[in-house]
Amino acid sequence: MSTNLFAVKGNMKLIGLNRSPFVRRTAIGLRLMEFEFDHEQISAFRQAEAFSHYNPMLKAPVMVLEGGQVLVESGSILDYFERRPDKARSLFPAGENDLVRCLRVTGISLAAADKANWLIHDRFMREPNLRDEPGAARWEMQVRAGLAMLERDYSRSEDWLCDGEMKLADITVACMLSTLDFALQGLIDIAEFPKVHAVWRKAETLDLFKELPLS
Ligand SMILES: N[C@@H](CCC(=O)N[C@@H](CS)C(=O)NCC(=O)O)C(=O)O
Repeated sequence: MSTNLFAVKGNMKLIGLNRSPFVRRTAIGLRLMEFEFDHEQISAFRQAEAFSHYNPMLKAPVMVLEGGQVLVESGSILDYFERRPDKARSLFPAGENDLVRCLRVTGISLAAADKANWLIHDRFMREPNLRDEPGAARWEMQVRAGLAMLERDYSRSEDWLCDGEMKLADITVACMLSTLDFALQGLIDIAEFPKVHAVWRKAETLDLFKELPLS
């Protein structure tokens, strides 16, 4: 396995498919902060050999920085860029209460995306005789519970979660729902959660989202 890429300096590079809510929220967050980067849309499953040069754990997203250092985990990547003084804007609201709401909604969305992943894997990637029925019931319940929690959080907002401005929480919710809608093939009807549904639909009308589509 070559490790040359880690030593190469140059343009920043994001690795992973936008079909992943973790990759897409990273890409959209970075664009909102106005960072320039190349995006290699390669699959950690179908292109495992190519992917392993960036991350032998085969987990997306991966970010290669200008100096060749590599970051993994969407939260760590976005955390790093949020701390950079050259960002054009912040992904987080200013006030203490809004910050907590933003982090809470982001965390719930990430947990729902994680459980949706387990469900997608079990339902659509396993042979029927190998499926985990009790597991699938639990994961579906967990995703639905997460969406209900988000619905309550958004019930106090006009549209975006905080101060009428789209932040990381809204981006993460929308990316999670787009993947869920695409990959769960109607198993969960997002319209059952009207506030969350409205935020998702609104986000997907923005150029920022249209320029970084799911697939
Ligand atoms: N907590 C991680 C989750 C990343 C994640 O689950 N990525 C999926 C793509 S949706 C992946 O790479 N899966 C491959 C695997 O786990 O084998 C993050 O926020 O970056």
